[in-house]
Amino acid sequence: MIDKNSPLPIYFQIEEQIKRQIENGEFQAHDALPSEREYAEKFEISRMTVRQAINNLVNDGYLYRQKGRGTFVAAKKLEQQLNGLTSFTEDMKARGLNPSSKLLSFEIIPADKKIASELHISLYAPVYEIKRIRLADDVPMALETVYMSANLIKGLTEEIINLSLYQYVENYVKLKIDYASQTLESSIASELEVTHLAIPKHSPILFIQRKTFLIDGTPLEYVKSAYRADRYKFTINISR
Ligand code: 16G
Repeated sequence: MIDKNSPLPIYFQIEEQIKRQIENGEFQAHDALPSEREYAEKFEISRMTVRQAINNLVNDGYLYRQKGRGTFVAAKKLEQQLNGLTSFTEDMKARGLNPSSKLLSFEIIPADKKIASELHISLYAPVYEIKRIRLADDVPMALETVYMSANLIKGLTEEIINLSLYQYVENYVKLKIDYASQTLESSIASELEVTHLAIPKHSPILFIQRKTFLIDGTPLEYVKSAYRADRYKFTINISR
């Protein structure tokens, strides 16, 4: 299993082997990994070499450590294509996962300068502020804050928000969602995010801002979301 004559470094061979065991299901999410000592004895190599392999896998998100308990297999990240303008509900359903939301707050507030400029509405015009946790198969994935003009989208209710905003806009209000501009940056989870996403303090998160437009160019929503960096991976196709 480990070829000491191979030009490939031993730590790399161990990494590849553990990755294969994760991929073929031999190791399941949250399984405990054998100890460094066990690996060292089994392969007759130094613990330092084993540690190097495990450190790399922890850094790459395949494994995670828990103080005093050991090293465990991480849950596989959800891979999200950045090429299409989809909703959370659509993304989860396409993966065969069950989408749900936990509403934290739902209010109509007067637009401040920033929101008014993002939504192209006048200062203090009424906007919905919707904070919800988005879950996949009951696991919290993201905390999302949506701002939408209450004059544009009338009749929003808690029931609608608990289902799908995009579905309501398209199928009931009959507005055509066209395109969005989005930014993605790394950040550290706030206390609110730590609590609601059930992640350790100071965890990294992927902070996304999306501004979505209707077919006539009217801004539909301005959204700020914090996605779990341990569960999400964004992919994009590029060409030239
Ligand atoms: C996604 C969008 C968000 C949109 C929501 C609608 C990102 C970063 N955000 O979460 O802008 O409001 O979908 O979801 O992708 P819904 O139709 O399931 O309510």
